[in-house]
Order: sequence, then C-alpha cells, then structure tokens
Amino acid sequence: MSRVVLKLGGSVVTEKDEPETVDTEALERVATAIGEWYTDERAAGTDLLVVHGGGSFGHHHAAAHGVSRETGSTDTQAVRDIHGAMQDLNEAVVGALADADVPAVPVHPFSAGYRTPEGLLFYPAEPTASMLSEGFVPVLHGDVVAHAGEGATILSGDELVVELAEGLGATRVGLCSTVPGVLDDADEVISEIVDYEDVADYLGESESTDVTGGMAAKVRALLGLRAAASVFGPDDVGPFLRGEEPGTVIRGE
Ligand code: IP8
Repeated sequence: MSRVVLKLGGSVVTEKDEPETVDTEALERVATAIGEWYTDERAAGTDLLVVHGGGSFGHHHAAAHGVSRETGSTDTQAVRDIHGAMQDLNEAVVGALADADVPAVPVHPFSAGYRTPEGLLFYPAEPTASMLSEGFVPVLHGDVVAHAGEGATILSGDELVVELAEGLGATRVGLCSTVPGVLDDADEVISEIVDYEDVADYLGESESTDVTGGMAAKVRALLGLRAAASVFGPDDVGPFLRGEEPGTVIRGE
C-alpha cells in the first residue's frame, strides 16, 4: 500500500496579496493534474490525502486579529473570521478537485485538533484514516485550534502534514509551493537536504503576510518525518504523483 500526502501551498491556490481571492487558474491546473493521476495512473491501493494552506484567506485574517501560532486569542470573532475564511477556501479547493473527478471531501481541523499549554498539537488520525479506507480523498487545511490557556492559535497546514504523515504512515509527502523547490543564494534548486544547518543561510522569511514562518519552518518540520518529502512548483504536481522526485527532496533521519 502506498499513501501520498500532498500539500497545496496557500500562495499556489490564492492571490497571496489580494485578501480572500482564489487563483482560479492555478487551482484548476493543479486540480487537473491531481485528477488525471488519480483517475488514470494511480496504482491500485494508493490513497491520497490533500492539505492546503491559508494564502490570502487565513493569513490575512490572522494578521488582522494578531493571532499566530504562538499568540492566541479568546476573541470568538477572530476565531470565526479566520476559520470561516479557511472554510471558504476549502470549499473552493474541494470543488476544483471534485470537478477533476477526485472524490474529495472537506475536513475542518478546528473541530478535531487542539494544543496543550506548551503548544504541542494533538490531532487524531483515526477519522482521516477511515475516510481514506472508504476511498475518499480528505482535504484538510491550515486553521485555528483551541490552545489550552491561550484561546485559539493558528495551526499551519505544514503541521498537519507532519502530524498526519506520521500518524497515517504516509509513504510519500509532497509540498507544492510557488517556487520550483528550496532555492540556494543563486536561486538554484537544492536537489537534496538532509541537515538543516547545510541550508540555514539560504532560507529567509516569507515576504507576504504569513504568520507561520515560510520555507525555513517547512524544511525544519519536514526533516522530522520518516517519509522523504519533496518541495516542488505547481508544474511538478503530476510528475511527483507519478513517482518522480522533482524539486528538492528532504530526507530526515
Ligand atoms: O498557510 C495557515 O496555514 P499555512 C492557516 O499552511 C491560517 O501556514 C489560518 C493562517
């Protein structure tokens, strides 16, 4: 059995600097690539879980309300605004995948996950596992989560990828980003990362409103996975799903 976890970066599927705007063309392109693989090329027994980021939906509202992964809020309007925007984006992603004949179903992490007072995430894998065994493609998203003692904090899609890739025994993990991989200081794609220290100097912070830390945080989190993870651009979704290793491959211990 093979289990693929694919994250669609928020900046891939939204116009990152235009509040609450889907990049319809880019979303359709990646959904079509996923649909073609899912219906025509996927080996029997291979299942797929999709996670998407916040882009101009979640990050915009999180910044407006001053909520981040570390700084929580007990303001229920903030929670509703951030979560509501993410639900809207999720509906657009699920809709595009359904149009491409992928049996996509929406999953809203705020209803299931929580953080301990230390900020550790708990997210039960079982509901998602049952969806996968019934042949659904669960589509989760970055969200807000209840955080003991803090109200609610931001849950990034990357944290969900790491948590569920481990919890569900993913065999392959892919992160579709706006760039073709992790770039060095000459803007060349680094083909493989095995140690964060080797690339720490190249990884700046994201320039748009992104409360969860950009590429540096992604690489650090992916190095903690058992499965190899690939970071690639939107044109490489198809090749990744077909088993190639486009962009940057991140292999932890
Ligand atoms: O874009 C963040 O998810 P990410 C989600 O994967 C929100 O970091 C609500 C800002």
